[in-house]
Amino acid sequence: MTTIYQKTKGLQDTELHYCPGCAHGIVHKLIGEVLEEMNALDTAIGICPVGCAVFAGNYFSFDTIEAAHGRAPAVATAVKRTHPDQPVFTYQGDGDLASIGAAEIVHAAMRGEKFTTIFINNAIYGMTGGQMAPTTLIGQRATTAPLGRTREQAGMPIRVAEMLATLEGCVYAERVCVTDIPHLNKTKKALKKAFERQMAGDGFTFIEVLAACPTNWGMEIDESNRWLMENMAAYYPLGVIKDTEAK
Ligand SMILES: Cc1ncc(C[n+]2csc(CCOP(=O)(O)OP(=O)(O)O)c2C)c(N)n1
Repeated sequence: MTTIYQKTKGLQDTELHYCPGCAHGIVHKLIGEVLEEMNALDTAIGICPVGCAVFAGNYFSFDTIEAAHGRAPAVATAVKRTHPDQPVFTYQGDGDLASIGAAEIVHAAMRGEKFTTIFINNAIYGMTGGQMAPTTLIGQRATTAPLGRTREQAGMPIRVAEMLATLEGCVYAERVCVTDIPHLNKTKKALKKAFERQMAGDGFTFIEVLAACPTNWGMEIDESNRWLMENMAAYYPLGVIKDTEAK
């Protein structure tokens, strides 16, 4: 019998608790595959705060540490500085990273901390029931903005990758998504590049993944992927935002 697909050793056999159509499980798989290909499953350390991925440590097979809401970059700073030869990453939602943890991530990037942040931007607070996040789009409904976000009340959504790219300590920032196989392959490449640049000691690396949340968006799965491409990708352009290595 020929094996045509084998689940990455970067994930345990635990069943995922994510909703149908959620991007978290797909991104977990890609991280596991990349670290496995880099022979880093014995050394990698992930820092996962609260949010829907609060149980990420039950799914990854390498070491993880739980951090308080928004504080993963501070924990990652300590871990990476004391374990400079090991790949370290934070895995953060937009409620976590762009709201309560906004100062943490800005200062980690400013300092050029040599870890990778994987930012799962689903434009909503998923775990707590669909409240407005700093990344919620204008007009997008949330439980705390039942008529849709307005500029007058909440300002314009924050483009985190572009903001961090202004800091010299940030050497690589790319925005990706996992709505179909070509985009998923690009995401895997971007994750690998981020980890490779981290291990080369270049500085802070940042991957933003535009992620569907059909449950809190109140959509079917196909509809949520279409909505993401038509609306989220229009405001948050996909592609490389910064690459200090680019010619
Ligand atoms: C100090 C603190 N404040 C608030 C909360 C409640 N809380 C848990 S997860 C979360 C937001 C999660 O949203 P996000 O980071 O976007 O991740 P998602 O669930 O969408 O994946 C909040 C506000 C908390 N756990 N700790």
